[in-house]
Amino acid sequence: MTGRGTVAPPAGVESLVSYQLLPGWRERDAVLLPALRTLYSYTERQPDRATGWLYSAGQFGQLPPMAWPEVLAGSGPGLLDQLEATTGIRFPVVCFQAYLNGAGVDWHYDREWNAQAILSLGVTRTFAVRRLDGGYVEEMQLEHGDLLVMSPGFQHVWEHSVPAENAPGERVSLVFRTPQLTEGDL
Ligand SMILES: O=C(O)CCC(=O)C(=O)O
Repeated sequence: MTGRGTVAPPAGVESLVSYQLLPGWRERDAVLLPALRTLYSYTERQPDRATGWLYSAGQFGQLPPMAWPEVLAGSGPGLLDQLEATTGIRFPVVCFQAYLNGAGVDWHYDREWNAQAILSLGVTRTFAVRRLDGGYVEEMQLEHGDLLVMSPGFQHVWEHSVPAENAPGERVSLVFRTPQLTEGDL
């Protein structure tokens, strides 16, 4: 991966609640994406989008504890260790999002979760973040292996989207999440 540096908000927009793109965080490999592809299929109702839970270290709201699927039992735990080494955050919940031929997801935030890290696999897609105070918008290109980290609190200050666009092929994101703290945690 050359010529692409870390992307983060410019001075003035940056705050403790922010995001960081780490290009080429995961080396190209022939394991993760083919393994993920065995876990879902597109349907007549959803011909270009698929999503599902992959792992949960405990009960989080309605989400019960869940072991890694067999195909990720070898690589999943190591991914969590690598993510923790990079971000300092242990992510206890993982899901995936699959997008075919430029399908996207509209602007939204995920306030039931706190920190999120997104590992992008497959074709390059635009990813956008927008400050909820109506100001700053950033669009970045997520290539295979890029990691986007949204810090704790991000979902209260920013929203994000994967704009629908002309992008033949498939992108799958692995989304790592930490739960919101509840009063009982404090
Ligand atoms: O696939 C992505 O990169 C975005 C995923 C997303 O928006 C979400 O999980 O809330």
